[in-house]
Amino acid sequence: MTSSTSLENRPARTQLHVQASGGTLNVLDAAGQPLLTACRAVVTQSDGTRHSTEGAASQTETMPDGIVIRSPGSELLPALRWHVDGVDGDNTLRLWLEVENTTPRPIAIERLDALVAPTGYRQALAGELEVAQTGWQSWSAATPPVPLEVEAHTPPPPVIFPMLPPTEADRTLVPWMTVLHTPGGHSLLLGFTSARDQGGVIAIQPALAGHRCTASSYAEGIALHSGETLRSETLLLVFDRDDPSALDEYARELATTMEARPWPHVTTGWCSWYYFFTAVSEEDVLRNLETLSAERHRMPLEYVQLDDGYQAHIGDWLTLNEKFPSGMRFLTDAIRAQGYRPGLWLAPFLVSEHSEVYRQHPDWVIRDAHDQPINALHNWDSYNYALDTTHPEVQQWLRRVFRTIVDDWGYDYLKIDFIYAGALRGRRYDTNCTGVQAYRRGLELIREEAGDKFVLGCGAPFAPSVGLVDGMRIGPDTAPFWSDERGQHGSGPSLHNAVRSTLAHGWMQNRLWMNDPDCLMVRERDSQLTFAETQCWTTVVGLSGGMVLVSDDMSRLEPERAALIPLVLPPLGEAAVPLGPHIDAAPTRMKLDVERPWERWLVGALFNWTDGEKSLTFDPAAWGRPLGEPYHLFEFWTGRHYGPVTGRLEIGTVPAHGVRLLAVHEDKGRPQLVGSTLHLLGGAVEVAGETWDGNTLTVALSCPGEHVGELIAYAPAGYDFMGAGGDEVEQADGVLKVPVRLVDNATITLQFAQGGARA
Ligand code: 9PG
Repeated sequence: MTSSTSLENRPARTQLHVQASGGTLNVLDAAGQPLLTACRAVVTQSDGTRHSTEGAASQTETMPDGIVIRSPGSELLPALRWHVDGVDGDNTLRLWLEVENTTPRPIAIERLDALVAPTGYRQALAGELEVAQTGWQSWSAATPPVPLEVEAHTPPPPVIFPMLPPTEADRTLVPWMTVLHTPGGHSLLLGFTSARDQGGVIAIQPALAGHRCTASSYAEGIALHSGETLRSETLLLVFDRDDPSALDEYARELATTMEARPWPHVTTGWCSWYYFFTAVSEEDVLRNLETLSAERHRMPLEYVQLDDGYQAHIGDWLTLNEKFPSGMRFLTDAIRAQGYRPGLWLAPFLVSEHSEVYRQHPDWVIRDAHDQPINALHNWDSYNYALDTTHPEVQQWLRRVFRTIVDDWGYDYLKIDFIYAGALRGRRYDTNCTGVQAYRRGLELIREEAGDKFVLGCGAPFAPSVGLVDGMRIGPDTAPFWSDERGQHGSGPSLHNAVRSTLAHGWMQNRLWMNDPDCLMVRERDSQLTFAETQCWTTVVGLSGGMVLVSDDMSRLEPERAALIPLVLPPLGEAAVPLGPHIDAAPTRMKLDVERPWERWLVGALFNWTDGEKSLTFDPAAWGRPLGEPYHLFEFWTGRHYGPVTGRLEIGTVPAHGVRLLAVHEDKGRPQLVGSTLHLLGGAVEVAGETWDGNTLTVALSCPGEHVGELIAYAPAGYDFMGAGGDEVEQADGVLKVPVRLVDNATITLQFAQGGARA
């Protein structure tokens, strides 16, 4: 039987045509070009038995918004129902698979493949396909679509990918979501838009024709009793939609189904980790608190967050070590007394083999098939096991930990780290639940105890965390050095790895949670980073739109380095969009379109990811700007103005791993603002208005904290600058540099007289 859903009644953008026959599906574009061919859905049982929708017995039913393919069950085989939904005129499809146990015995379900496309998207050869990596959790390497790497092995668990069996030599696994690019310039996003029960993984592997693409929802062997039904998570397909709109669509649907919690403002603060590491002491925190407080006018930060290093052992969170002699209440009182809100790190689902908790309760941890505790990671000179969040005693213990931290100690910000441990596959008290279900039970309980406190997920699997955390670390640890020498496949601590993942996860910002790109470090001492690399990270953090946590010893920070911090405060809250070309899987550009009632302009970053000096060019065409129209370009880090110019512009050389940060304004043919050094985003944060009345250029500024810098204005020939109300304005070739000390609000007026011609 053949049936097809055509799309007559859909809006004009509709291009999909779905044909079903014999339990398989073809998806064609409007011109009849095949996009996906002979697709099926498959259930795999834990004993290896597989059932596919493909077969003569399958029936297709047409529904108002899609189709259902039914493959009947029997005493021996379960029944399948494959839903293909939302053929809604926007080049999107939603797929999910249900399995019903029609047999008299329980069956163990390993996974539900919501899509098996044996020749892949447009039959592109695996060798020609580009594949994006989202990362399983915070620290996993994430990249834009890059050529498929045929890995000889899977990086070792648990940090990178603990959920799955080892990758076969020729299979690439992408957790949660991927974007495929074909050589012909076409794209397909495949992503699971729900993750309450099962982990979603997309596997890509070479095939004789094209590539095989399988989207699986992992049930991890849970038992399905006779008469019961199990449903996969929902897979979204977005065909041929340009970045970033496909990612926007995915983020929107994931946020909706998972009930994301939008946090009302961007979180800022100080964190102890990236200077003190585990050596942090009470005295270090108090000393930093003092400096922060003295500098508050320049660095208005909200939280002071103590990281790893206070606890007796990993797992024994309520027992402090000797470096915190006065206790936690003393510390949080001191933090509050200075007007900051206290934050605390803990790894709630981890217990060290040396912890008191594990010694007393060895039955509280997740175990493998041989009843051995699963090592969630080796760190801190110890094996660390994963608490079983389905165990009632563990739940009670976790409640006690969080109640103490929140109610007795008074913490307002909880950085819950290494929480992937709660999602590991293994044997639990509840023998019939997946890692994702156990993980969410653990997070739900923390959420309940934390109430409206800020909860930052770290080392956290992405999709199942949506709706339960307020902030999310979106990359590996930053570090006071550039590159990852430890070869952890882009997942180890290094500035380069942090940069790459931050750029790859911009689409999450403010949709799923508040992104945490990881801490800003600006120090010169105790760091191998060059100044260019420090400027680069400051730029990436600023353009990420996400959280700004600084992590230096503030009491020893060089003044010229400390001056970098106010440049990213307050954060904008909106993420710039990454743009290619890519070098080493990192986009070389970031773009922020600033739209204000008085003007639209561009803030763009151009990165040099090479290991040597490089000369850079600004090409308006590549940034979506009209060709041939005169514009002004102001470069933030060098303070150089160019313009008015048209066409391509050489902007000089940049050191290795350095950046040029551009404000690009169209030329208005009269005096105008062309840049600002008060804030890194060149006016997007601090400029509240700009007016021109024929003689006077008025710029309204509004921004919390003290910002010292310059406004850059340009006056074409024929306008004589008459003054700016007392300030010493530097003037050359029509460019005016107006020194400004902005505290909260200011209005700058620049007077001009018409008539004179510049010599
Ligand atoms: C505290 C740190 C900081 C940091 C977190 C996290 O694989 N590992 O061994 C590994 C160790 C530390 C780590 C990540 C991975 O860093 O991201 O901000 O809180 O823990 O120990």
